[in-house]
Amino acid sequence: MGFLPWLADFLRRAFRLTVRFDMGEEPIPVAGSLAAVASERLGIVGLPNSGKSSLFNALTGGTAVVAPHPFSTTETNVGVAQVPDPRLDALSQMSHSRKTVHATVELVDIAGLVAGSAAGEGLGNRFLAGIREVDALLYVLRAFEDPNVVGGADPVEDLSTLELELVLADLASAEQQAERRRKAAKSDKSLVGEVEALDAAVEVLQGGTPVYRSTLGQGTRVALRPFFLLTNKPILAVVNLGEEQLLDADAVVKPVADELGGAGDVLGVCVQLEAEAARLDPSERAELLEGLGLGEGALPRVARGAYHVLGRRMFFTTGDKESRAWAFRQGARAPECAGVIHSDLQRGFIRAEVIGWEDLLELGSWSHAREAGKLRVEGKEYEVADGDVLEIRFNV
Ligand SMILES: Nc1nc2c(ncn2[C@@H]2O[C@H](COP(=O)(O)OP(=O)(O)OP(=O)(O)O)[C@@H](O)[C@H]2O)c(=O)[nH]1
Ligand SMILES: [Mg+2]
Repeated sequence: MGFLPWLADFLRRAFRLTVRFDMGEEPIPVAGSLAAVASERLGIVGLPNSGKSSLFNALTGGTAVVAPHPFSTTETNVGVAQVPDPRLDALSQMSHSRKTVHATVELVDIAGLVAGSAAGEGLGNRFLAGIREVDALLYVLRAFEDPNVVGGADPVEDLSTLELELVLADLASAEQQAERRRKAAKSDKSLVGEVEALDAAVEVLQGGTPVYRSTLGQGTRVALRPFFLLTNKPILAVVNLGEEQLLDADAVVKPVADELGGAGDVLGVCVQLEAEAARLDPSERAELLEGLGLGEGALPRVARGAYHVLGRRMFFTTGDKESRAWAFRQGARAPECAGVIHSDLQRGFIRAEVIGWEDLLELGSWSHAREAGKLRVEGKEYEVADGDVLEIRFNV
């Protein structure tokens, strides 16, 4: 591995930053703008041969090994997926931007989990440690039938196998951490709350229930975050459909959605088809997907779905140099959002000029919006809304 890729990898591991070195372009400032380059991470889990690596490749343009036998993935694959957003494309066109920068999400693809993974069956258990610290999980549940690809085709059954393995892995982890914390709490009373949260989690997990399905309150779930339980993360489930199931997708997806209840979001995707389409150049891809009545295809929905379960929203900046989507925590106020762009903008925040993306498009340009008096001036208390276009005034 060359020095720069090694450094990028090191930084990512050490600080969970995504840093790409592009020798031809301005270097990305690392120090001082951590939030601007940090990326959400999503771990892909599912049974062997459910289509995890195929989905990973389609979303990231990656080249993970895809094969019809179980455990074709033996090393963790990490890649970056764009989160396409037609609102940003429209703004970029309006501003004649030289560059359009979509939000990204980092994906981690691991080996398949089988019944007994938590006890060391297959390869899965070894890999679970590698996804403990992701921000959300992407379940791939197989519905497609293919006599050449070993494995079942009942996505609800996949879901219960998967959940049980994750519950067992969490139980072992929660029990161990509870004991450790209990000892530490003897001399440090501030840890009592953590011990209580872990004990509550152990009880739920012993009953076979993932934390995200449990009745544990929001406070307990927040207190559990530092312990990186897999079932304390948001879930996006992708039901991998066969091509012939596309016409009847809702009927295949519904039982999974019913089973998961409000615990996660569910999408039906024909992964194979999307993976094939992703390999084509954009015009051929559009033609293929349109021809099948699939519109923009399912990949943008998966990427946006990931942002949705992560509780992330987008604001935009736009100008002739670049138009860019920035992800922020739902409910964040203007200075925190300014800080996503650069920490200086947060530190020296004075005010934000704000307009909704649709209103701006209608007015045709930032200067028209200003002349028409349609730019709102917002202060430190303003809660940024999804789809806002911002210009930050700051002074450092
Ligand atoms: N017919 C059909 N085959 C698919 C579909 N999605 C994936 N496959 C095939 O299923 C096999 C397994 O796909 P992978 O993407 O390697 O599955 P995986 O979940 O990463 O498998 P492991 O890494 O072994 O756990 C490959 O031969 C794929 O071509 C689909 O939608 N339809
Ligand atoms: Mg794989």
